[in-house]
Amino acid sequence: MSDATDTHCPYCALQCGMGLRAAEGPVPVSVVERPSFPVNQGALCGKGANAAAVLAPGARLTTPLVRQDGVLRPAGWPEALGRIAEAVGATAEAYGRDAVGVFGGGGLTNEKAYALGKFARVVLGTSAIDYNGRFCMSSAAAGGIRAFGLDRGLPFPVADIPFAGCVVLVGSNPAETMPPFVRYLRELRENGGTLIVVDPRRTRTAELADLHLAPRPGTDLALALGMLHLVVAEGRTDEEFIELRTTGWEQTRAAAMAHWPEHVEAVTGVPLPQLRSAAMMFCDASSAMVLTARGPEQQAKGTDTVSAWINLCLATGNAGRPYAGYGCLTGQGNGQGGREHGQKADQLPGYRKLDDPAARAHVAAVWGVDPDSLPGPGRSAYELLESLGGEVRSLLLMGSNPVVSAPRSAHVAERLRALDFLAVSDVVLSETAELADVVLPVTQWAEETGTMTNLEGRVILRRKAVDAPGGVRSDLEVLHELAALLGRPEGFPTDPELVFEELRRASAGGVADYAGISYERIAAEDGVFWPCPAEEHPGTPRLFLDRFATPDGRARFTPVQHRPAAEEPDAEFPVRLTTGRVLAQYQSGAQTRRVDALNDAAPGAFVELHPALAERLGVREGDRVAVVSRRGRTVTPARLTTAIRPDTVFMPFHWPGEGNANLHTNPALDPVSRMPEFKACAVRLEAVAP
Ligand SMILES: Nc1nc2c(c(=O)[nH]1)N[C@H]1C(S)=C(S)[C@@H](COP(=O)(O)OP(=O)(O)OC[C@H]3O[C@@H](n4cnc5c(=O)[nH]c(N)nc54)[C@H](O)[C@@H]3O)O[C@H]1N2
Ligand SMILES: Nc1nc2c(c(=O)[nH]1)N[C@H]1C(S)=C(S)[C@@H](COP(=O)(O)OP(=O)(O)OC[C@H]3O[C@@H](n4cnc5c(=O)[nH]c(N)nc54)[C@H](O)[C@@H]3O)O[C@H]1N2
Ligand code: SF4
Ligand SMILES: [Mo]
Repeated sequence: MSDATDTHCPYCALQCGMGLRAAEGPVPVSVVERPSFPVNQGALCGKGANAAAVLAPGARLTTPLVRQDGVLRPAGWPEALGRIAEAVGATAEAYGRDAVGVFGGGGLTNEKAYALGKFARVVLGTSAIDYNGRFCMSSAAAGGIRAFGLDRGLPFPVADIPFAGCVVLVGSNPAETMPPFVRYLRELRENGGTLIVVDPRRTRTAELADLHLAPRPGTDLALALGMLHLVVAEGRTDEEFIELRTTGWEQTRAAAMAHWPEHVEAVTGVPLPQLRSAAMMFCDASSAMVLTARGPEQQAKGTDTVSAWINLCLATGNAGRPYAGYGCLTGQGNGQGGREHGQKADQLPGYRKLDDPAARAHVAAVWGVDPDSLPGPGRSAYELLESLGGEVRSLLLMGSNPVVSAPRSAHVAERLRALDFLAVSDVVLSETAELADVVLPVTQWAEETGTMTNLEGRVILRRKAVDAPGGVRSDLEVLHELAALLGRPEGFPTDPELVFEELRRASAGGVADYAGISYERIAAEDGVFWPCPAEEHPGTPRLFLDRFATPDGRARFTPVQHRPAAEEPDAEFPVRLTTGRVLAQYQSGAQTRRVDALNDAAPGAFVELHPALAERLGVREGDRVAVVSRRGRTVTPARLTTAIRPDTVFMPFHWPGEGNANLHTNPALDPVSRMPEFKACAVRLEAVAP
């Protein structure tokens, strides 16, 4: 297929390989298979297969917009950029540099994420930068760093998964969120391995499992402690591994022994025999993996929950050896790389810490600035959104749609409206862009080149396949122009490869070391796994085989205790609401709601509930139902299914307006990761008269 450009999907962290071939008509390319790329071997889900639709000029933004007399009108680039530079300057002058905020996204390429972080620290001189990845995998990242000294979502390639003896998937529904990944689960079972799925709903993924545990939302921490308790009680720990490769076991053991299985059964609602089966399947296997996703992580105790699952792996010797270990299934297209190169509030490129003097000195030297000029760590994503109109008065937002996707979304929209000035760079007119003073139309995946780091830590090259419509510029050009207007004409190249060359140097010697990775190598090798400190270095598909990334090389146990959700059901709000995804829509839906084929498959919001609960409410399939929480009210059709616990309802979060699930979600934050509790809050349901 020589006439197709090899590239990757615009959406999730699997970053499936695909080809793009030039086409006639409003959609300038068509998607074709790229069977040679190893991760997906040609397979695509419907989102990937239909991704080209958003390239049509009718679906995307093609001209800058500026607000005049309350409405957005088309404008030229000089006016749009000039307004931003002026507003940013005025805010900094009146309120100080930290009053200018930046909000980034985990879908941005490594080059963009890097340039955005540099722009905030060097040009704006603000500490007020964070990004939507905080809402995604920050708890897993924090848990991984705490235990292993390093956070790379998967410490092994996905191709290792079929060779584990047992895999526990906790709060992960790849049958809908990463369909081509399901192949690895099927192969696991064909090889004789066992699959355990932990999810309050019997999802399409749970249907594939040998054992499905359906805990109440928000109780995974107790469940993992219960499994560890049983493992210890049955004498199934790996004492030699614990002795040689870990620290902190005694306190962790004591904490687990305080969580009696009978108590765990009462807290989680998982019957004790099932808990016992799960623990024994885990121990009986030759090797075992625990893979978490947003279910256990998007909780106000997400970091401790991740630690509890890691503790189970460590206690049974399932880490630091082939076909075993803990991993997180990262979500956004560049969820991994986006968390490594400096758009996070406390971070510098290479996964360095902003408060580490050596890291500041290294990066400042690459940037040609005084280390003392770099600001300190800022607030986390929700705290940043919460401060809008208060401490932060002007915001530049690139690659997120928080009006739909942030917790307590009505409040967040109110904070965005309270800003003195909002600039949004996006591909489409998202619900957040609709609130902006200036909207910048930027190039998207197929219209530009850049690197992404997939959920395995494999750095890949997403190639340009088609020219963007005139009037559209890239995010790198936007940052270059704004930097120049704000007095820094140098240091923000618009060629992504030049940005990547600088990123390599900035990351060199850091945890996420890209120094040995080049565009050329990526193309020749189907991607390169970090860390890769030198061009002769082969890259690192498997981490921790010899030592963990802690100072003493040992993995660290963390003793954790179960605690309830921040908002438990009560008499007024007796039902648990959890939220998540459906197959055909992506995130806030900004892109996928513009694709007919996907809208036909998933046309709107709904609330999923058990027939027993529906009967008590007098609700039938398709009836409109109000869901009411302390923060909001939604009205959507009811979808009845026995696949969900009767004490729990589920809403996907892809739609704005009266069906927006985030009108309800609770912004209670995890104390370590600052992750909001998207996965558990309390609601009541009311039948709505037709
Ligand atoms: N189709 C589609 N695919 C996507 C995305 C998308 O929006 N749409 N987004 C991408 C991104 S950014 C991400 S982060 C990933 C997310 O991928 P996943 O984590 O697989 O997606 P979710 O649907 O958020 O949550 C997974 C499961 O967690 C369950 N769950 C809810 N509460 C709990 C709980 O308390 N405990 C446990 N154990 N489980 C619980 C839900 O029932 C759900 O089935 O998907 C990526 N892929
Ligand atoms: N209730 C509930 N809420 C959730 C979750 C949940 O499970 N439940 N999950 C959370 C998670 S895991 C995530 S990741 C967030 C995601 O939520 P958002 O941050 O809102 O993610 P997207 O909808 O992907 O928004 C990305 C925006 O960037 C635009 N865009 C795409 N590519 C580019 C680019 O290259 N440059 C620029 N400038 N813009 C671009 C898109 O058009 C879109 O408008 O939602 C979180 N919200
Ligand atoms: S699984 Fe993810 S990367 Fe693959 S085609 Fe679907 S959305 Fe794209
Ligand atoms: Mo995510």
